[in-house]
Amino acid sequence: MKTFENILVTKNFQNHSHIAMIQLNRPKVLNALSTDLMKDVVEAMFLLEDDKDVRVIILTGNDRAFAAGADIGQMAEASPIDQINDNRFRTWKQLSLMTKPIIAAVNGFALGGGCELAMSCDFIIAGDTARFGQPEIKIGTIPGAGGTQRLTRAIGKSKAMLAVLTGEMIDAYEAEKSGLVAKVVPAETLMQETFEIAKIISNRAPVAVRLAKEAVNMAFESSLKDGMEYERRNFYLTFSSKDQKEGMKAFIEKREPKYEGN
Ligand code: CO8
Repeated sequence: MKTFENILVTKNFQNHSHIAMIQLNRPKVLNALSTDLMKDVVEAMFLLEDDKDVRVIILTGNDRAFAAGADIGQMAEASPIDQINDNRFRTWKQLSLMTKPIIAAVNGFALGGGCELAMSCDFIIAGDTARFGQPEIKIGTIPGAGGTQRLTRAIGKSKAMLAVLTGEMIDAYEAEKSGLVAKVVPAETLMQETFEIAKIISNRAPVAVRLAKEAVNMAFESSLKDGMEYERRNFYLTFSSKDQKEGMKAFIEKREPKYEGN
């Protein structure tokens, strides 16, 4: 695997051939999301997307921060046209093209763009030290990579308004209670617990995992009627996979299924 300046990429995470990890790696600035870091993340994601062995990707930071936001130093003097020409939004948007499950494993700060990046993943597992927030209002701006949209869908209008208008942080337990994160675990076991969850998903039929991810995402992008229709079609589609035949046969034969991803 290629090496990157701003991230560390581990294939075969914990010697598991189906699990890969991307670690944001600008610790001195709490993993502030520079343009180059985000380009690295997206490039690595696509390399892993194209790698047939990889079935689940974990995105993480370090004990102190998942990421404390977009790089303020890089943005402070920018004009709107600088921002447009920087094409950062195009980079971020590409994350939504990923078909493999991406789990955000968050310890410490996930603020601004960091919170938005975590929310761009399929779900978040948080260490008990994690703190989420959209503090842009404190520095005279507003969220720009989905914070007002994804946070509102995740925790509802009232709590999202409170967070976005005050810029105050939400701790891990509050984030779990309000549905922003899927699970809170002790900070020191975050990677192990996330790995265990990734392992479960990597043992599921890859085609079904992909179609299920697509269908859940449709809940955010369509009406209930259209989403139900989309889900039904993906459900039918799983019946054209060998893995569906294998999964149901294995159940009937009372043995573990062996999925090949086709
Ligand atoms: N950008 C650049 N540097 C940062 C950032 C950041 N977002 N956050 C922290 N740092 C740097 C600090 O400047 C400091 O550097 P140095 O040691 O050289 O002084 C180092 O990281 C450590 O930070 P602190 O000393 O401040 O650490 P504390 O523990 O005292 O505080 C906080 C931690 C509370 C996280 C504090 O650093 C903080 O408030 N950071 C800024 C948080 C923030 O405002 N984030 C939102 C940024 S704006 C944004 O994300 C918009 C997203 C739009 C996306 C658009 C994409 C296209």
